[in-house]
Amino acid sequence: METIEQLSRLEAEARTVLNAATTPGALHAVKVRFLGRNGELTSILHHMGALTPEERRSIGRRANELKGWLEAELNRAATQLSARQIEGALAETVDVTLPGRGEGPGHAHPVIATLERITDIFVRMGFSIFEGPEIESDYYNFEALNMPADHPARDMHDTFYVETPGIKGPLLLRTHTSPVQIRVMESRRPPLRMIAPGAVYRRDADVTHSPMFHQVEGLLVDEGVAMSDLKGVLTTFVRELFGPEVPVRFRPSFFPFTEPSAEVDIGCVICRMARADLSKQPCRVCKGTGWLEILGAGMVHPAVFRAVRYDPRSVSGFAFGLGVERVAMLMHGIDDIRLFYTGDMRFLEQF
Ligand code: FA5
Repeated sequence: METIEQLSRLEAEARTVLNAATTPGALHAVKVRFLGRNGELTSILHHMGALTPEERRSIGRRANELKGWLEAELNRAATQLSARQIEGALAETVDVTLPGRGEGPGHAHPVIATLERITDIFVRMGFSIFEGPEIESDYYNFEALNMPADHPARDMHDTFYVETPGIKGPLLLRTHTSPVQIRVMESRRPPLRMIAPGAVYRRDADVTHSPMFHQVEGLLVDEGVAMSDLKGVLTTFVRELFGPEVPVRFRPSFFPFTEPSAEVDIGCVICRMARADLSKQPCRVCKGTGWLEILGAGMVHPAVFRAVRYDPRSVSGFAFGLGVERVAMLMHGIDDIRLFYTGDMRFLEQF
């Protein structure tokens, strides 16, 4: 009988493809080919109605046996396959004797390393280290420093204001480290020789200005302190850090909390490193001036002494505030302050 032969051929065919199926996808294809809605065995079973009752009995039995066998084979093959996959995964070995892919030793961020070098120099000159909060009150950041509300000098110190329910007066992200002067003077009597390193925040962003940067504040108060002491200490500091040959200049300036005030510039290291390349266009760091401002300084204003109940007739002092990123840029010849804060390992690994 033709259909019986057809069923035998189908069985042989199924056996061959089953043996060759080594993936779950291939097994599924075998199932679809023979037992799917239009599968080869399914369509034989669908045509049983056209056979004589006798044929139906023998062919029907054979076809159903074949269907049962095929289903059992497919199940067996699927179980075997997943067992083999599990065994394979278990047999995977990890060679624990291989050397690790180490990250290598890390190092301090260049800004922090510079900050430490700066503080070391002042500590050697007898200054003690103090810290203050980064979220500061309007009083310490401005008011006590002779910068009352609406003082024009506040324009250069725009910052984030922090709303704190239950606290009177605005809190803000400090714009400089000078408020630490007030906090220290409030709790101590002169003589005083302190520095205060830390992060500060301003609405600033270009190649030499970052919205978050670091300053080191300095304050020395005693009897008979003069501007010449300020010049002596800061010149010694610059020479210690950059070497004796780097030019330093004191330029008259204004800060509400010092009188007289000065800004200290040092010769632009970027220009000197690359003078030839910059012959056609001005240096973008010093804007062609040849100088870069690193700090503001001056003699402590009597109004500040009065705010902390020191008598300006019996003591005098000087203060300064230094930009750490600027110093780091000059030390390493970096022409864009933003490089410090992009987290690019190609940059950071060079230190
Ligand atoms: C001040 O912040 C004063 N508190 C400094 C001071 C202290 C003067 C004590 C007198 C007595 P100034 O705004 O100039 O001053 O900033 C000081 C230094 O911080 C600058 O010389 C510069 O080196 C650095 N600086 C200022 N703004 C930025 C900024 N956005 N990004 C990086 N560095 C900055």
